[in-house]
Parts: sequence; C-alpha cells; structure tokens
Amino acid sequence: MLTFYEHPLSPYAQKVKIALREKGLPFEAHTPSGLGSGADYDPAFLAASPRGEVPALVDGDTRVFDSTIILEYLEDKWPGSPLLPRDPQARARARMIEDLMDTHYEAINWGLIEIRYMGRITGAMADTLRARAAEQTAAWRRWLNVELGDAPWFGGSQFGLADLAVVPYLNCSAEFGLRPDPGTALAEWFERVNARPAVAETAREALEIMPALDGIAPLLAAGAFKREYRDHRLEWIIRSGGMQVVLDGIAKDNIRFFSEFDNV
Ligand SMILES: N[C@@H](CCC(=O)N[C@@H](CS)C(=O)NCC(=O)O)C(=O)O
Repeated sequence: MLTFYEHPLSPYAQKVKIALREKGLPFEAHTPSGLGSGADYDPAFLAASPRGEVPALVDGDTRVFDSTIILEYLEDKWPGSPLLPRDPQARARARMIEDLMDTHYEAINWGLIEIRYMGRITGAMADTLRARAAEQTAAWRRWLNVELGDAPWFGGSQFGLADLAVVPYLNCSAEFGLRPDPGTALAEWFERVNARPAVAETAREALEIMPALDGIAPLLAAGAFKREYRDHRLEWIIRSGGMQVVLDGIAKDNIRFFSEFDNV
C-alpha cells in the first residue's frame, strides 16, 4: 500500500491524489503532524520530505517528494491509464501548463488565503491585493481558454496531466468568487473536469476541511504557525503591492523562509 502525505487543501497534493485515483492505485493518506509549523514534524514524514512539504509518497523503500516528481514516478512505475499523451510535443505542452499553474497561478491563491484567513492583511492593503488577484486570475483564465482551444481536455482528446494540474487551482479560485466566464470553453471544461469521480472526490475532501481555516488566524497570532513566504508566493506579494506585509512579517517574526534542512 502506498503511503501518501498530504493536506486536503494543498493543490499540489490534490494533483497527486487525482492521479492516484485515475490510475486506480490504493493509498493511505496522512496529514503529517507539524505541517506548516516549521518544526516538530513527524519524523517519518520528514524522512520522505526534507523540506517538510506535502505531498510526499512512500512506496516501500522509495520516498518521493514534490508533486511533479511524484507524478513522474507514478507514470514511470504504473504506465497504465497514462496521464501523458505519446506525442513529445503534447507531453512538453502538458508539462509547461503544469509548471505555470504550480508557480505563478498558485501564488495568487496563496495570497487570497493570506488575506481571507491569516488575519495579517487588512484594510486598503487587502483591497489592493484582492483587486490585483482578480485581474491576474482573469488574465490566466483568458490564457487557459486559448490553450484549451476546441479540445475537450488540455492534453487534447484525453484527460491527463495538464487537466489535473489546472483543476485544483481553478477550484480554489472559485471559492474566492473567481470562476471561468459562463459560455466559454473553459467554463465547459470546468464542469466536465469536476464531474470526473477522481476530481470530484478530491475536491470534496478539500471543501470539507475548508472551515478549519477559520481557526488559523489566532494560531498565527500566537506564534504557533508561521506561513512560509517563498519562491513565487514571495514574488507575488511583492509585485502585487504587499512589500509592507513582508517587512512586517519579518519584524514580527510571523513569516518564515526556507532554512537549509535544519529540521532534519
Ligand atoms: N513544489 C512542491 C510544493 C509543495 C508545497 O508547497 N506544499 C505546501 C502545501 S500547499 C506545504 O507543504 N507547505 C508546508 C509549509 O509551508 O510548511 C510540490 O509541487 O509538491
């Protein structure tokens, strides 16, 4: 049985769960203790994921972290129900869509979660960042609509990697009222993809745990939880007008950065 370290709200974990379900691979899901704290991690989890991030997969003696690498591992080891087309150009295209969603798009949702749930961004700053996020996601939806074209799926005639890499992000945006425009190809795809059992089950698990976010601001204020400001997320908040949020977080020591595996 595969062990899968995850959090139902993590879009990266959702990508992998959709793939596991599409491939019919049974797995045991665990949300590791210490996730998001920067300390006190479950040691078995840390052995699989030295950055302390979900998702991570344990398959016997094999430990794999990072959603993209896990998806490659699944495809290499269980090529049945393939998630990538055969054509090299189409494979590259699916991977490029995944990369853009995992980096730039994810950062926008991360920012919206900061604003709605973490309690450190309020007033005019929150309005500015929310407005930027709305403009940015609209631009992404225009781009995705062009990428999809007339095809039923992002990879062409078959559901695959690009679809499972887009849907967790668009589902999260939808929770913030940012949805594909009715009548567009993207809106039709959005319905089609969410009707797939693997996607629907994964999305339902995320929605079920969403209310837990309501209790997170007091934990953050008490110093029990520090959100990691890194990579495209850090870039997003700076380029969208939130530099002061970063400076305040450093001054109050309630944000954190990557720190050379000092938990290992
Ligand atoms: N590049 C990684 C990113 C994984 C990631 O950022 N996971 C987040 C959850 S969405 C996490 O575990 N964060 C832990 C933390 O902030 O301490 C992947 O694709 O798996």
